[in-house]
Amino acid sequence: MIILFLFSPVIDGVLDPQEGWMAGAGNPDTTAFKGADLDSLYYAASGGTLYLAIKTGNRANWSLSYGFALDVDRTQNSGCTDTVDSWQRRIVFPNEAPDYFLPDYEVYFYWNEDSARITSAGLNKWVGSPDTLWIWNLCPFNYAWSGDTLTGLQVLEFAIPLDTIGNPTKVLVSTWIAGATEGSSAVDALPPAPSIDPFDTAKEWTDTDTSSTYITVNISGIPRVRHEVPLKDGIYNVMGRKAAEGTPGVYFVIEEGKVKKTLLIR
Ligand SMILES: [Ca+2]
Ligand SMILES: [Ca+2]
Ligand SMILES: [Ca+2]
Ligand SMILES: [Ca+2]
Repeated sequence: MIILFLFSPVIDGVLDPQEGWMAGAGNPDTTAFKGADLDSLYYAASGGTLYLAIKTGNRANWSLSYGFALDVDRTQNSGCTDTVDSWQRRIVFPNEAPDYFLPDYEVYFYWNEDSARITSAGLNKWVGSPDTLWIWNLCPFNYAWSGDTLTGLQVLEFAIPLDTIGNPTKVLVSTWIAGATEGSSAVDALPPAPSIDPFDTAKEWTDTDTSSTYITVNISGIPRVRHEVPLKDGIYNVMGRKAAEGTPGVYFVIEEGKVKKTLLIR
């Protein structure tokens, strides 16, 4: 028999691993910034869409900006080489071998503590010409969040159509939390970055940080939304391969030619 597996994240502000998210980076330790604490970064790519999500460890409701850098070409001098980023935060990127991690796009969200919601979201494209450094709010995109007046932003999920960022074969991604206003900088990052000390409350809001660490999302190497796999009775993972016992993931139990149930083994 042929089974079609259909998986892509649901952008609803609820992080459910069964939606097909892959874990990218994490720092579950609590930091000195109780309202600006990242926990984990997730990604997926399917159906021509890049999906990204963060879970925070916030224990307070603070107005903050949540930034994401997307580098689609990993090329020297290609991307943000300014001394501030698209939202004028003091965040710079390493234009150095071997990485040349310079974002060609940034995605930013503003969490407003008064309304306890995301009040601004934008996909910004680096242009880099003398009169136009960035195009802000390139196009609308789908996002959703959860959070409240006690603990601030808890989960943020969003989806970027890959054709809006040039249909790359891989995307390098970093994320951080910065202050509410221009001129602030990051106080936490994923993956953790050496220049950001999430315990230094004296200087981290206003120093200049280098976002030097990133995850690599291989667009072609990620399970696509559609797999046609012939199956016999057994337990299979989302790629349609027989599951190794004890390996975490989403599994299907096939009995008598029918999908009996799905399991998440952690
Ligand atoms: Ca979701
Ligand atoms: Ca943390
Ligand atoms: Ca770049
Ligand atoms: Ca900082």
